[in-house]
Amino acid sequence: MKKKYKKKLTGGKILIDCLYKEGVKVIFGLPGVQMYHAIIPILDYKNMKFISTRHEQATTYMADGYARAGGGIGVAMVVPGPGLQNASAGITNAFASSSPVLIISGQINRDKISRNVGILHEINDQRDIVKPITKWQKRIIDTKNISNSIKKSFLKMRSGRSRPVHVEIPPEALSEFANYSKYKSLKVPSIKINKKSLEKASKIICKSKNPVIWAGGGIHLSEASSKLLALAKYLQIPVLTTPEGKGAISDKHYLSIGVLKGRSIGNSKDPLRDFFYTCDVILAVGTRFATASPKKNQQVIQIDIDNNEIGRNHKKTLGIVGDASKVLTKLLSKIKMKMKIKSEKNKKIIFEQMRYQRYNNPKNQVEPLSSYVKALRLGLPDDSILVTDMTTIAYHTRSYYKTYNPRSYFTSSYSGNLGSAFPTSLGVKVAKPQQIVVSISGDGGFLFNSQELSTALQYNINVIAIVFNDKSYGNVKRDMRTMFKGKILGTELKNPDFMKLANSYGVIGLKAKSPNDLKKCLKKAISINQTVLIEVPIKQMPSPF
Ligand SMILES: Cc1ncc(C[n+]2csc(CCOP(=O)(O)OP(=O)(O)O)c2C)c(N)n1
Ligand SMILES: [Mg+2]
Repeated sequence: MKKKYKKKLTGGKILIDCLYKEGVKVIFGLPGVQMYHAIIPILDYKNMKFISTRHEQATTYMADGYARAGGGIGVAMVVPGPGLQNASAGITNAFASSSPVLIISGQINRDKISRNVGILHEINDQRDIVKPITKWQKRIIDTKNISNSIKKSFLKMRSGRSRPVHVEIPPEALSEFANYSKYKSLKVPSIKINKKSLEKASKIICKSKNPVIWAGGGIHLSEASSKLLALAKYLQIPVLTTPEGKGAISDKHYLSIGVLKGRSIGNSKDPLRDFFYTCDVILAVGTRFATASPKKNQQVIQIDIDNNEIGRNHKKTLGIVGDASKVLTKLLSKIKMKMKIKSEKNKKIIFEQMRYQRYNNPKNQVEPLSSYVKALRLGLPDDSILVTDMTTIAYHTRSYYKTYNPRSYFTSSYSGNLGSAFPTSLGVKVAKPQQIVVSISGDGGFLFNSQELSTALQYNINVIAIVFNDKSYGNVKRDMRTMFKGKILGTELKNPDFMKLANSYGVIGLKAKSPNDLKKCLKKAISINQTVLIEVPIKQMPSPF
């Protein structure tokens, strides 16, 4: 028998080698004593980068941004206890966004685990913190188990619905030696698509009079955009996207009719909602379908990789479990057997009119929100990437910022993390250094993570950070005023001077006093090609909903 190639390495070295073999090029981390043996071996890998942040929150936000932008699996490395706790906001974001992020945390010494002895960074049991926000958790006690556990982690992230995974390793397992054989990734099993459901779905779609597609973030995850467009074009079906799905179809295409206005319950007045209710069949693809609120009689066909999502929010649902790209391909070939291609003639006029009313008719614009959103679009190249925080103008972008490419518009999904946009944008830029990456935050949200301006500078991650400054938690203020007869509490903010803040980090600061100014500042920031902070002083904004 041929002898297997084996050598003895430290656990830390094995860990990093496994990550390298899985294709990891960058680790976002913050070092500490239990992690030294995992971090130093990174020096042996010339193609691997360790990006150190100024707070653990940013490690996971950056890893999430990196993954969602298409960089591959995002990896964050933190110390146990408070380090993992600090990282949890970003893990929540990644969980909500079905983002493949591997969180590697330390642990206390092996023999002290679960004993409540009170040693550095001990939380008994820290896995309880991440359990609700990870797909899978693994405690690796022995060096010899590192390789297999890492293989399994990657399999978990790559198969079915991608979501964060947590691995914890005590320091001895990182410093001790074990045999290490050649590393080989585990094969991701493919999901069998149910033929009967597929046949049924194709029949329903062919018979329908007025179908619509409801496309979610799963389209990006499955790289299914071209398949979606092919099906939409064949039958001239208009496409609505969720905020997470923006860019699934280009907003330049007449079949892209927009994103419904509304908070998470989707109850805002919107002509698109009226149109949505006229549709007899809704083809929902890669979406939780949580905000659609269809009428009882509307037939939903739901394509999702996660069986648990099917029909969760609507009774009359026919489900097809599988990868969106593969299901759409099969569905279209079934449809082609039943129906001829539909002409675009009549539909094109109708949808172009709808789009004109939505984006251009002054009667339908909310000012100054609309002008700011238009300025963003005019100031940025088509292939820019926009990362949005929980701020009023960002809410408006969900329905009114035209997006032209997949994976080029990001929210914090249902998690709604204030403060997420700026650090997420840094991870996005690391994955897509050739593209212009912009974050939009309010004054409240930006100061959650403004310290990461330092990280941007240190690693030449040249993003543009826009801060809309109304000197308050403006959304909350507006809500309170409306709901409690003008009363407010806890909403007024004393801010630093944002220009001085930028300068103190060595970042260029620009001030935009109007939408037109914002457009000019964006052009200038792009030409500078360094990290730029643009402050936009604003008054209390009207509701975007
Ligand atoms: C982690 C977290 N904490 C609190 C909130 C609640 N919240 C939503 S919007 C908002 C105000 C945001 O203020 P700012 O960033 O200045 O944007 P503005 O509302 O003024 O446009 C708050 C506090 C949240 N979404 N997430
Ligand atoms: Mg504000």
